[in-house]
Amino acid sequence: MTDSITIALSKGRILDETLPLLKEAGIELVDDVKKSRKLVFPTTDPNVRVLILRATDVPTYVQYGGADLGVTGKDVLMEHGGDGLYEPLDLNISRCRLMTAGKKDCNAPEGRLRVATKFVNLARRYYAAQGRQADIIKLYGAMELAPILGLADEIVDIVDTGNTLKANGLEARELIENISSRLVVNRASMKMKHQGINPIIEMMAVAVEKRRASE
Ligand code: PRT
Ligand code: MG
Repeated sequence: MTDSITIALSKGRILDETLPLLKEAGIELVDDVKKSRKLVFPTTDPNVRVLILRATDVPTYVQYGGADLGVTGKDVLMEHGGDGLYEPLDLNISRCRLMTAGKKDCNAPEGRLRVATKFVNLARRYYAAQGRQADIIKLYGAMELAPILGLADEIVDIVDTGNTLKANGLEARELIENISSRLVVNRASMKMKHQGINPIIEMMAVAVEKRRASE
């Protein structure tokens, strides 16, 4: 019997770069995800279906076995903690940097820092590892406003071109991690469904390598 496999994909910017990689692994969505309001999609492989989720929910679905495989950003995985997940493949897509940032031409104050971010777990670990005392303030968006309005001394956020920071009078301070999207696998699925899962990982790895070579 062939295993049936569920893959959780992140909607938004990661999706556009994931679909071509999946296609090269022989998995194509039958419907146009952009035009559909469905959350579960059949694919050209009758044994594979795809879920379209918020990026932050992907590790949770895969951890609890709601999906066997998932694709999401390393930032999201670091914040989640990675419990119950294997991370067999760096897809090398949606690359960016996770950084601290603060007001331009303004050093971080000595002593206790106030840090606004949506990555609260990750930020707590980062500042602890640096031996810095930090009060972490959870925000869900528009982190860039926090230093300007005096809510925080620093933010921890994703930076790509740096334009968003610049437009808001901020500058990047420290690099926490280089980020790209990763393929994650439920630990139990990896054992029970390896016959279905391994070929997908291998074909996606080939697709990633091909791109890297042509970069
Ligand atoms: O938007 P929503 O709240 O639904 O979820 P989300 O923001 O998690 O999803 P999405 O699609 O915006 O991003 C998902 C993932 O894309 C992130 O988890 C990262 O792994 C990756 N990624 C890559 C980025 C960026 N590049 C990026 N530039 N995520 C966000 N940004 C944002 C950043 O937050 C900041 O506001 O773009 C802005 C910075 O860009 P620059 O070019 O101005 O520096
Ligand atoms: Mg977003």
